Amino acid sequence: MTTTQKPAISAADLAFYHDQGYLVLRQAFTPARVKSLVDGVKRVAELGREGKIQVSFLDKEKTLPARLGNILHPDRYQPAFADWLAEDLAPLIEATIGGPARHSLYGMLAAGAGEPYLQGWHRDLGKPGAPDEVEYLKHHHGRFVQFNAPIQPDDHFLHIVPASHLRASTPAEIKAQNRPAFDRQGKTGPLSADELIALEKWDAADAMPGAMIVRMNPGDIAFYNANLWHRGWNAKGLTRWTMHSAFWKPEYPVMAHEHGQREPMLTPGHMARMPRVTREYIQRYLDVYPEGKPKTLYEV
Ligand SMILES: O=C(O)CCC(=O)C(=O)O
Repeated sequence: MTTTQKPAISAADLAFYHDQGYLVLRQAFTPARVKSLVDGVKRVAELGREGKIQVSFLDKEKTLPARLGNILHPDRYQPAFADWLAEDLAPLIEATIGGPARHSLYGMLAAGAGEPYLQGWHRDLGKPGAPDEVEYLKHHHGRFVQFNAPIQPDDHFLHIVPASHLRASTPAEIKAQNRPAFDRQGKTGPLSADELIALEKWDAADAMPGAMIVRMNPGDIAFYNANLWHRGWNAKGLTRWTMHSAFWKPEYPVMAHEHGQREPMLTPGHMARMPRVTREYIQRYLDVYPEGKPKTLYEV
């Protein structure tokens, strides 16, 4: 991509996305864009280190933040985060869900300092094994999208099962999900060399059929249906900064898992400083904010 070209999703990309449940775009964002995001995250971490805002760290001395949520909220807001959504992401998001979208979650997955990150296999909104599983998956398909976009090199921490987003879970998939967690016998911190070997054996014993590692570098982005079987897996606790966000079609009311953002977004002057497109994404979230108890994902 040249510096002036905007990333785009072709008809063939879209067909692939609907068929396989994911789509990786290579070098969709310029190095300048990636640098602006890295600088934004560093600034948030610095503010946390200085005690000006609340940030959790994997290693405070090395300014390695833990997972960051809500980076469009006033305390963590950096213009680079909002500009990216307005200038590059919006047309891509809208292509995947077929029209305007609203904000849901906007943050960054993080790992490092050798701390293992071992998620179980899951479907975010799924009902594996339920009699109405397929009906439920079809009901949600196309209503929402999420993405992973690394801003540090050699990102290989998202594992997926392509094309698993619209069919019933198999017994092997349910078995891979339900196995007990790897037992570290009370140990914490980085896995030792012996533990890494034991973990690999443990994982291979009930391996997820058809699993694929999504390998990306800064500038790449993976859109995926969160009902695809997937997991985050970083046994060695390698440094990971992966932007990770979700969006819904605007008519879906704000649900329990994304609730609670009205007050911070309405902080005086906050939305006024956003680029127009980003402000519209937030406004659509506010427009469907429930006055009473929010519904859960299983009720919409
Ligand atoms: O770590 C990842 O890439 C996957 C994240 C994920 O599945 C989640 O947050 O639900």
